[in-house]
Amino acid sequence: MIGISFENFLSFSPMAYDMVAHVLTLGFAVMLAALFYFVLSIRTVAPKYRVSSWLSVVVMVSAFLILFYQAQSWTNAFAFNSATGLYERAAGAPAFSNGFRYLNWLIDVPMLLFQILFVVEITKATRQTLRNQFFFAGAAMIITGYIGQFYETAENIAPFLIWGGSSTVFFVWVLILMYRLIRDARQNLEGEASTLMGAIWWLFLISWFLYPGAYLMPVILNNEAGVVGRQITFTVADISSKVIYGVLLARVAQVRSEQEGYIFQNLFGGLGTGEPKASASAD
Ligand code: RET
Repeated sequence: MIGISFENFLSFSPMAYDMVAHVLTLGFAVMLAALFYFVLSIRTVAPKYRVSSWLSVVVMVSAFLILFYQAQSWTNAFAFNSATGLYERAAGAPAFSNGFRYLNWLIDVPMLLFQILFVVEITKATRQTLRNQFFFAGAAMIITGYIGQFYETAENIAPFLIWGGSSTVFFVWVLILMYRLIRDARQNLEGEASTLMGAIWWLFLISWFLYPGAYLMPVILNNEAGVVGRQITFTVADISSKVIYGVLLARVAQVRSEQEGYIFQNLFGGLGTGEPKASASAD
């Protein structure tokens, strides 16, 4: 069948059903918590770096909404059948779909890619070129993948693999752009800022690779474990690629702000850790 996610063709033990419900809830709860973090920590960085935190805020709001809906979609789609002891498709309820996620990525992927452009030292022209390429490659990667995921339960999965393959071409393009950007950026960064940028590259690489893994799940593991595995993979990937990545970028911005002698006032009106110390100006 075309257009129906493989989750809908299976029945779940209460344990599997709950694990999915819990991991989806964890996902949106983390986005809301992190939203506060990004808003409240914005003044810890110099104004020129703040766009990065604002972009994290946009990502958190959109992810929170979509993941909240995703969790509702799961609980609405299945109902407990006491005769079988399993959660089965609820009659008349809309099918569970992962498609909402892809539309969320259409917003979040460009934002996540743009974010880093504001904490590294690059010329305006380079920033514009990278922004355009990130936008085009990122959007093309998601749209092709979105079309492909409709075919995951089709009799003939060739379209699933062909659209997925096209998406991978754009993914590789994004990876190359990001690799070069981080490599060049590290030349201009010192100490902790450079180390953090190195960590951001590995976090980026690993967390972004989890998404194609989840896409392929119906082919790799077409059972209950595959469904649980897919939602856990998506959630780990979301927390890493949006929240941890945003926190690390904010940390780079804090370190750079400090290195540049930026002083911030904390929420209570006192001076925060950006207070000039005798050693701060020396490093
Ligand atoms: C798809 C389709 C199959 C092939 C590939 C894919 C890549 C998806 C990626 C998504 C990243 C999403 C992020 C979202 C954050 O909000 C579309 C699954 C390569 C890399 C970072």
